[in-house]
Amino acid sequence: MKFNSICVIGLGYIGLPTASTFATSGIRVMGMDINEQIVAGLQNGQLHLYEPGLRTLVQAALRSGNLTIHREPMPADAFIIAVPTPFKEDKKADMSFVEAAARSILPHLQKGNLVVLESTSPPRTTVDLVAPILEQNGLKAGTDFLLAYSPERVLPGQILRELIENTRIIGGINRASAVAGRDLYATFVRGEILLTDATTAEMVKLMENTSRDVNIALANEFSHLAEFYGVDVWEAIQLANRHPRVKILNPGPGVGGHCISVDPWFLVEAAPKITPLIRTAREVNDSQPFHVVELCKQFIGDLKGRHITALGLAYKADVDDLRESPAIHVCELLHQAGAIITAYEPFKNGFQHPSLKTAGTFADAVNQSEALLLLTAHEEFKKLVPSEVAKLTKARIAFDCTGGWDQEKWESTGFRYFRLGVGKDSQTNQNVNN
Ligand code: SAJ
Repeated sequence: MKFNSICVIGLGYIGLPTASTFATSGIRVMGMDINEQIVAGLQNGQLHLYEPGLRTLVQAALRSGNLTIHREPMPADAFIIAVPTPFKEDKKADMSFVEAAARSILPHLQKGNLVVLESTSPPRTTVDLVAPILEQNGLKAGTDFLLAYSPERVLPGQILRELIENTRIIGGINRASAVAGRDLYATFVRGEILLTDATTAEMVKLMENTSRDVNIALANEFSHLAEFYGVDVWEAIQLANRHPRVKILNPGPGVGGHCISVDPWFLVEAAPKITPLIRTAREVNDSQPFHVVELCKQFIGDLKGRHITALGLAYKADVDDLRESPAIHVCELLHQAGAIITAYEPFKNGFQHPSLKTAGTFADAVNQSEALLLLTAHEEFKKLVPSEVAKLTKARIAFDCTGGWDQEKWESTGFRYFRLGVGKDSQTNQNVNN
């Protein structure tokens, strides 16, 4: 099946790179978003999000004339829905954006069109939610128009490369839909394109992220055990991973982002009685910020009135995304305990939050500080030179929650260095290794 035009609904972290990649591959793409600021910005070549290389790609797509930005969907050979699927207070999936996107396509849907849902969704969304909405105009899904589900699996920070190189799963509501989906993505996907049905594809996406969340929870629980037994969990994980079939992930201050911390709930909500492990892993990861604050009390003492610098608010290193960020949760808890938090987030200058002040530079963030808390292992923070830092602040406590700092370098500059997952006794064990 040949596609001369595509309408991409949702121009966020996935929709915008996807629209731009199709456009620079020679297809006419109408990108659509309901957010007026996003539309106005993009029409002037301004981006609302940071992803390495994305600005150049979007501007090339706009300059080529293949990518145009709209407030409403337009008729096209194919429609791609890439809108958010957050979860609500009760951890149930909020599918309102997907529903609204499907309804917005209705007036433009024609015989022979292909519709692809990309948003991460609970299993059966494509067949039970999207298909009935699209059939309201009398066309039959799978025969009059084709309908597929194809999840993205790109890693924020590597999106442009992975969009092209990753294996792609296409789940059709029938074989013709899956084949048409393969024809569409073969436009730019260089990875293998694997076909299945829509519900299996929805399940695969959730399994990928849920498996990661469970493994991160295991690493976090190992960090608690290491503190309990007086062991350095980072050393232990490194040694355990030398086993040919062991791959233990890293502990951290918690799990953030709009994917790993959200997607597992989509599986739990539908079948809570048969998902105790998935739920427990979510609870372990969501409790990690509380654990970090308990360690702060151990290392810093009574937190009331203490000036603490939080280095990093993004949910992970070298991204500008603060959604579901554990770093922010740690700051909220420290603030509740009476600490005075100054945060420095180089990827999101000017960020405002009631629990913290934000500084525009590292120097401003540390000059009143009594303790430095590394919450996001941005490259900029990993490269800090302790002897230089010591000149900027009277703080002589460095608490590393990410494994991003070198203990010896900080201690030799007069800092008391602490790391998440390193039990007290392991400080003495260090001499064994040197
Ligand atoms: N984290 C840890 N320890 C680890 C790895 C991650 O604490 O060993 C934390 C990170 O700090 C972060 C969170 O988990 O707060 C998630 O980070 P991530 O890098 O694991 O995942 P995302 O959300 O950036 O991207 C994931 C990826 N999924 C998998 O790796 C299975 C990506 O491929 C998906 O496309 C993306 O979710 C998505 O959009 O679904």
